[in-house]
Amino acid sequence: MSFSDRLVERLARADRVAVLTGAGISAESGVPTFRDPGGLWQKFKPEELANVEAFLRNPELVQGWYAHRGEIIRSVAPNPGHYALAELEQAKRHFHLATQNVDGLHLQAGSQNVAELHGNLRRIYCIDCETPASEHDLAVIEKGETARCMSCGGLLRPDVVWFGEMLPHDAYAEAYLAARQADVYLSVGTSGAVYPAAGLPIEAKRNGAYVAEINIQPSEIAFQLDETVLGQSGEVLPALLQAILGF
Ligand code: BJW
Ligand code: ZN
Repeated sequence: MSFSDRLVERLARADRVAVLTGAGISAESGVPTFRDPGGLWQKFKPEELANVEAFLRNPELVQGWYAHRGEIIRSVAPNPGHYALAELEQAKRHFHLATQNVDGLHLQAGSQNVAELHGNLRRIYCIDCETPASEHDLAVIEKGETARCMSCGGLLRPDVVWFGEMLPHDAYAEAYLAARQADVYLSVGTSGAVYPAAGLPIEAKRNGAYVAEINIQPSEIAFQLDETVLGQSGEVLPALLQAILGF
């Protein structure tokens, strides 16, 4: 792992720091990613699961998939990458963290100014009357059964953003503003394949930020950024934090 002196200097001096994270930051906690070998999309194609048509066609399959992921998420904990970002927030006057992850691990690690761009898997609601339900309602269903609303019998879904759906307005608006205003922008553990989130580091760069990504391999947007730091985020982020604290 190596990062440039320029990144350390820009980050140490930065007044405004903004960050985008993706599935890669939670990989070291034991949460599978989507597009890596062995990731979630290897067994299930996104078009089969992460859109509303697929859900209406086969609710049991999609509910089962989220119940399974809910179980994983309940059994894991934040890793040093999540904690380093929470510490970085404390060290900066203006800090914003936009995450595409639905696992809630940033909040669990103590990050405060967090926008969950793709929702949160632990919130469940009825697609007809919008009454919130509990995670338990998905977790207890037997294989092949459908989880339904206690009030109206409608289908229960997780409060996440599927393909073709709008991102939560306020979360995206604040992430976009933070990207435009950032002095330094970090894109961590994301393939840069899904928009509009993947456009945020590019927007930051267009507005003069120094933009670095941290990933075990260059992402799809790497060529548009200033620097790719190759390595696991659970190792790179704590090292970067140490470097700027000692600057
Ligand atoms: C490590 C590591 C370690 C591993 N350390 N790194 C512009 C152009 C083209 C298409 C579009 C466009 N704008 C919109 C679209 C359409 C679409 C889209 O982007 N399609 C693309 C496939 C091209 N976008 C949408 O539909 C979005 N909505 C929207 O645009 O609304 C407006 C609209 C509405 C109606 C009509 C038209 C427009 C919504 C996107 C929602 C995405 N939802 C999902 C599922 C969420 C719920 C769930 O979790 O189940 O979000 S899909 C999935 O991908 C999930 C993720 O958040 C997202 C991104 O994945 P991520 O996080 O990057 O994970 P991976 O696995 O891809 O990558 C992991 C990375 O980590 C890798 O790079 C590894 O190398 C790395 N890594 N270990 C550091 N230890
Ligand atoms: Zn209902």
